[in-house]
Amino acid sequence: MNTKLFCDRDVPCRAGDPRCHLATLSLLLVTHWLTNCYFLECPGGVGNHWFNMSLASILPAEAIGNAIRECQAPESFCHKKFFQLCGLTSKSPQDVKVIFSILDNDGSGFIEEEELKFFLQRFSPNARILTENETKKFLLAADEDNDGKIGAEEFQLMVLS
Ligand SMILES: [Ca+2]
Ligand SMILES: [Ca+2]
Repeated sequence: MNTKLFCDRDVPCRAGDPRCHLATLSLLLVTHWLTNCYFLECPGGVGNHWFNMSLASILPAEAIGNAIRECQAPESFCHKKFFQLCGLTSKSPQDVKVIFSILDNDGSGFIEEEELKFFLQRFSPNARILTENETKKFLLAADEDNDGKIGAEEFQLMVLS
């Protein structure tokens, strides 16, 4: 098994390799820290600031707001509607990959049920958590191989199909 943490530029990334996402994220973090937290003031702390920035640079804030508002009431969350409203369905596979990496909070290479619960809060810190029922339905919709978690390819498939 290849235990290398970051990709070499002369070695092509394998599709769906979580280590490639890690490299993309590390690059984003460093770039963002340099431009926003080093040269400018960063009252929210590096992590917070970077986190908001990375999603906001991919999806328009207004669209995220609309998507969150539509599922404010518990049990009203519909992942298809949410993906459409926040603009995720029209994003490039590369952007969807970055979003997957953000949702995979612990960097395990999968979105686990516990991470899925906080799905909305990744888009907006004040959003509600998903109910147990919603989380289970969401997971079932994506989990093609029935391993109880969402892989990068399963996420792509769900978002872009
Ligand atoms: Ca994870
Ligand atoms: Ca799975």
